[in-house]
Amino acid sequence: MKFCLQVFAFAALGLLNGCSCGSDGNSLGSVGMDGGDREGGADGGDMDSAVGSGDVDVGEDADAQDADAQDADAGPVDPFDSADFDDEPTACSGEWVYGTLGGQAGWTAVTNDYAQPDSFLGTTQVLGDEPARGLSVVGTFAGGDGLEEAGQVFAGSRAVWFKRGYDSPGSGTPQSPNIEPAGLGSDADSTATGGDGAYRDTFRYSLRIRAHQNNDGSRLAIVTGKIDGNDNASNYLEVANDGAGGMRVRVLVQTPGGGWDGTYTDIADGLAYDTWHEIVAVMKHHPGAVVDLWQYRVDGVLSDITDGYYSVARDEFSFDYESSSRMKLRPRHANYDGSKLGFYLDNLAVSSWRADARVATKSEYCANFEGEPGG
Ligand SMILES: [Ca+2]
Repeated sequence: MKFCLQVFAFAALGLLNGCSCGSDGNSLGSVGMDGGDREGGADGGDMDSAVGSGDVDVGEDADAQDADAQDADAGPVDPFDSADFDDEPTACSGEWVYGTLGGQAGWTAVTNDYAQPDSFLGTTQVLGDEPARGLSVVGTFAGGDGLEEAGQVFAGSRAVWFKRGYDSPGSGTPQSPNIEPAGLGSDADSTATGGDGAYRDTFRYSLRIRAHQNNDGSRLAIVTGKIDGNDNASNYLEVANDGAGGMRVRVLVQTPGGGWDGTYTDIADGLAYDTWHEIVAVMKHHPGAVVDLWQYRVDGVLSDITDGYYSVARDEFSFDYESSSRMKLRPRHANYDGSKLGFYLDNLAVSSWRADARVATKSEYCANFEGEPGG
């Protein structure tokens, strides 16, 4: 607790690595995140105030022709390529039980999984419908084995139903297994964690999502996390099922010079709650920069390019930049609220690469939850 008090100002804002003070996750929602003016638009990702000027070691990639391009620290960031959005990993892995996603198949454990009224034992096969569960691998009963909780599925016979859970900027929310990181210092981060030591400038994640019921106020942030799993890394994207006209997908854009202040910008709205939607997020990192650029595609429609909220905020408060290595799912509506029935998720995919050595540096992971239950 002493430690937490010392860093309270930052912990409350959601960027403190590993702080475990409090039980409410010290949501960044308390500062700058709610009530933002959604009329403000994306500004195209002006990096002038935040881009560093130093060269970046491009890592140990053997492709010598890449070095010159990466040394051009005054040049433009590699442009977003529509092909990046279509490049979804398909070699999915994992064996799943009909229990919480947290703790399964390399996913991080979920804090409060055993403390909430709607909790159930992680990594333990569960029997049949238990509608109060907060986070479940669910199925269509197609297998006829009677084990699964019934839920909506995008592809195959299983998906994930995420209703409620710990709203934490740090650890305690489900995060996918790490892949090779992308962004500033990703070469060093990779080396430090036993990876290949290559620098990567592109990070991509995607999923299919729909809601359980119309306009119940459920909100889910789907962002990047860092290797040690204790903080947000770069961006802020949220699906909000909070409008009579349908769901919306929005991003938070930091106000330049505004500290933690930011503006929510809808990048899609009017999305039917009972239809599957595709969200694809792509990050581009310029060598030496401390701010990442992001572009999103929702149901085939590209957004404007925006700065990664957390990458800007880190710079504003002189926190270190953090590379991105995983997908982090973070409920944003009230915990313990049984009226929020959340979202179904399927075909979760994460990948990273360096644009000028795409094949050699590609790292990827995906989960479609079709692995044999009970494995
Ligand atoms: Ca599936």
